[in-house]
Amino acid sequence: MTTILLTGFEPFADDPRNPSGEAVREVAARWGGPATLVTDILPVAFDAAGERIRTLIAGCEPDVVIATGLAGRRTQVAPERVAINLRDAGIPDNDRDQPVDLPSIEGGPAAHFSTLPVKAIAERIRDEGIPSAVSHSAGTFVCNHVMYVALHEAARAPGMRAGFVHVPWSHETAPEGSPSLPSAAIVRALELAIRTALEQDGDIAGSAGALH
Ligand code: PCA
Repeated sequence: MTTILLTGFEPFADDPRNPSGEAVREVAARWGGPATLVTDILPVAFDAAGERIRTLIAGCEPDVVIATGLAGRRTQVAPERVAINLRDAGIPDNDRDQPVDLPSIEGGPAAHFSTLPVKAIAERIRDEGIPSAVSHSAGTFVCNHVMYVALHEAARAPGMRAGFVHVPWSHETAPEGSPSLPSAAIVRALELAIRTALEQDGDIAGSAGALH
């Protein structure tokens, strides 16, 4: 039986809600298989989130890991192409930890590339009329850290694929003036990311590159 691990995050930075965690709960409530879906909401804290994703991966030995989080200024659902080995926090995490210029994993490679078909995922989401584009930076906060740790674990587990999807605010959770999408679109986009990852191993041809 194929197992997917899907995670979102708790609220952070004084915001009362986080659309990633809310969407993950909704995907879990609607999930009808055929694969087994394991979901969790991670703390927005470097050490605790890193530990939690490691424990989840060890516990359910997923075939596919999709971690998700909020990118509040984005207008599109963004499958992330790369995680870098850097923790550089512009704000404290929820445990008041604020690492600067530290690696995610001491001695790890400079970066891990997503092993999900990121271009196919973005295209499939766009095909349903939901804005989506591949992103080439997951930042240097807790989301990038979780993506890096998940890919580091996946690299040691034959056949395990992993990646990260940043989502914008939902209409229902957005602070005044922030770009947002309907929460139903975010939920659907995550379902499409799962389905695409299950259906195809390799990515589609064609560039999703950025000039800047
Ligand atoms: N977004 C933050 C951390 C948690 C979340 O949902 C980030 O992009 O790092």
